[in-house]
Amino acid sequence: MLFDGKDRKELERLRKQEGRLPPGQSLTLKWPVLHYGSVPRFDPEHWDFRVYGLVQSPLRLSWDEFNALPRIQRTGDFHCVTRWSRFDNQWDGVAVREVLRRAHPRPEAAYVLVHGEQGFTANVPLADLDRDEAVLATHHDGQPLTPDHGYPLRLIVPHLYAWKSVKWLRGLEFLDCDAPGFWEQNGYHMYGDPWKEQRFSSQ
Ligand SMILES: Nc1nc2c(c(=O)[nH]1)N[C@H]1C(S)=C(S)[C@@H](COP(=O)(O)O)O[C@H]1N2
Ligand SMILES: [Mo]
Repeated sequence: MLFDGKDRKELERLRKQEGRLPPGQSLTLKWPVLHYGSVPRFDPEHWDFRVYGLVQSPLRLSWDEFNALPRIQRTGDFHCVTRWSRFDNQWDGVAVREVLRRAHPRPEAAYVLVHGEQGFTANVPLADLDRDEAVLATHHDGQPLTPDHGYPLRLIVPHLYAWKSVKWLRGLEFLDCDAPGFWEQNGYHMYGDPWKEQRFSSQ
């Protein structure tokens, strides 16, 4: 990677914030774009966000209804399994907990299959979504997400590898058992803790 002098200084400063870079990762100031398939077009007329499966109150929100929910801001680091990490990302959006409160997961709900556009999925334990830092994000560093980065909505689960942070988010499906999502079916780890380097399922 090439950096100009200013970037190099900034990188050195960040690297010194010891303990923030998980093993096997390197820091980037850029924000790489990574996904399978093409960037979907946003159609506000037909877009919805659905919360379903093992919940007492299933939700189906239009784009306007989603944007009427109370909003939060969180700052967090982002770790991709392909070994780059980006620090101090500011996410604006709706707390995942806001949605959990409204949907009332049933006692037997233990896992969530996160659904993106075009059939993309990722599996996350419910306990890992029921965290203060988990965001349904519409904005990054003060700007609406760009189409590449998941506009209009993406999940952010900063304590797991970033493949769990589904772009072009459309729904959360509550399940009683763990079912592999897209990358998990293709060899990635079922959980994906960057601090334990849980990259592949063979581990
Ligand atoms: N819908 C969807 N979301 C996705 C992916 C994908 O292929 N499809 N890839 C994941 C992976 S592997 C990473 S590292 C992050 C990258 O997010 P970024 O492109 O905004 O950096 O998105 C995640 N979310
Ligand atoms: Mo990734």
